[in-house]
Amino acid sequence: HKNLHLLSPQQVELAKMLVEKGQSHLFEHWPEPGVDDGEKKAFFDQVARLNSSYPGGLASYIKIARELLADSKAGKNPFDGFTPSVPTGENLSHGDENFIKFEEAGVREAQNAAFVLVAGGLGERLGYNGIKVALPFETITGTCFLQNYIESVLALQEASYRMTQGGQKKEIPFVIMTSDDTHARTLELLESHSYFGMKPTQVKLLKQEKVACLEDNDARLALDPQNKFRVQTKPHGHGDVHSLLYSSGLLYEWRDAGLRWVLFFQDTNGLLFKAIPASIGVSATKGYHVNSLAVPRKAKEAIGGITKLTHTDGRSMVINVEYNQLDPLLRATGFPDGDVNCETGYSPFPGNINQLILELDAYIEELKKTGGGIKEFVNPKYKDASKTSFKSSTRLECMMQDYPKTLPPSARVGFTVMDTWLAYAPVKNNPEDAAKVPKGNPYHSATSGEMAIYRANSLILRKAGVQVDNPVNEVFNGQEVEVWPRIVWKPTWGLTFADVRSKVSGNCSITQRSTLAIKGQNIFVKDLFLDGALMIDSIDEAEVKVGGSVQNKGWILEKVDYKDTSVPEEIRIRGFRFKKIEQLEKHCTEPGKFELKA
Ligand code: UGB
Repeated sequence: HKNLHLLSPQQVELAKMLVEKGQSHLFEHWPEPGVDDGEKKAFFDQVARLNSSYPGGLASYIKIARELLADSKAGKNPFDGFTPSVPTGENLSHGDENFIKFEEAGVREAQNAAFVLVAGGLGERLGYNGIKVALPFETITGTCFLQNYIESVLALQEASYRMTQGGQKKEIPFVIMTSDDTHARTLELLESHSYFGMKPTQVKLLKQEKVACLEDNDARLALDPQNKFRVQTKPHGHGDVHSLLYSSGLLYEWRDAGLRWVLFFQDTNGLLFKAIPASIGVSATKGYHVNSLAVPRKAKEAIGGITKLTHTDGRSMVINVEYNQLDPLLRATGFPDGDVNCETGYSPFPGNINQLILELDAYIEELKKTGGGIKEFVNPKYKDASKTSFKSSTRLECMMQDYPKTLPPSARVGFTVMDTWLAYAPVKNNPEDAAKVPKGNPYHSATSGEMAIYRANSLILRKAGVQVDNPVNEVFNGQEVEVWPRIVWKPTWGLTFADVRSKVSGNCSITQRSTLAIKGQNIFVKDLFLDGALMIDSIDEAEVKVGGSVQNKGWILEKVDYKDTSVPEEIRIRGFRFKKIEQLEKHCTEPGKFELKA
């Protein structure tokens, strides 16, 4: 009370609310007026931010926390009354007629989409010091994830416009959700690279706030151990993206501009855009309000399983069940073996890759009701079986894929399963943990993430008629991976399978030890024999024909150990680097037609 005069009227109301909600411990240690007054004001500035950034404010946060903590203490099953079953969705097979049809529909529709990248996580599992979107997704060209995402969106924008010539040229909005952990570095990455060719006005950054930590089952807010005039905070999870989009007003702006789709995706999946055109096509063709992208999942793999949950009261929903919950849920509902593979060698539940396509109108209608609030959960680490105290403070968390949980039964919720080699190769695990992944399960490391790009590009070229040599198996950082020829191309060159097919012809072959980088839109490969390294670069106004026999010493993959700190972190976490011995390089910087016949 003695300090109340320091506060604004709104802050006095906040203080009263906190006292009523059992939070007086937050001020018990406060000294007399005149001592640390600046810190006291800063404390309330922080509390006001925590209050305004949470839907329903801190009072609501504390109330929900008490309920969830009581449920957790009582060991209540969040799936009480629900029985899991395998849902049905769209299964796509890359390169067949159906796939090509969906890709075409997707590219046509892409100009009506907005893309949202959730990149507020630091990636504790990876343990990388920088932001994850700045990591190279392949090290032939060193292109980082963010650049690949932006260039892919721009390529989609151009391709979509070309397909619907005569229409108005639209800019596809690109949103990045950041957090205090990633915001400044994301902005700096964009600014220092001229937004990788996108107009700065086309990119919007939305920063998520952390939420208050909880120190006990009564949901008493925890003070920061470093500063007793601050509440300790932790990330709330990627589910924040929905409330942030809603409160930003962007959804209405997009609707007014005639957009129909919002796509959500994660920070480190270099294969992502190979799956995007076809999956937008599925959403548009099937009229899905929610379309989750999925891949076949190995039992116990650390990705959620897409599951149909049917309640005893008749309700049902198709939803992601997180990897740590699927096994206990199955065991509790008549599947005594839990999360195991079926006769296909995979779990019958498709793996969630957390790439969602939401239909904008239905999304807005839902958010009008919820404000973007997503069903939360709490995961306290208890000191002992009495569950009365925590090892360290906890907080409420939420996940973006839990959005369908509040949808009415009329909502059309579907999913699209794609081949893993085409759609999913995230970089989430550090080398040490990746090396311990059970044999047959994916490593999800920087090593496997980069090798997956080369495998996918090799397989796509094979399907387009190129003779690509088989891979060899090699071990990097303790992980055995397939090493295919190292092939990369720019999104404008091979956005869809139809694009790739239109750019390779004749008798082409590529040996296993080869490296190929195609860095231009109008590069046509015909009758090429490649055994070495070839890099071709061209401006959009140039048309380049490449063929003949290219043989040189090429680029060699050299092993590096992740513990070798003399090598930059983004390289050593892969366990290899390129030693550039010899290559054929061609840069076409002038408009016109060129022929490169080696
Ligand atoms: N992220 C944020 O933007 N803010 C946050 O507060 C937290 C994260 P992780 P996770 O694809 O293999 C997800 O940590 O949460 C961003 C799915 O829940 O990489 O362990 C962050 O920057 C799971 O079902 O993944 O697991 C990143 O871009 C499964 O699909 C993204 O959110 C799994 O991913 C994901 O964060 C998977």
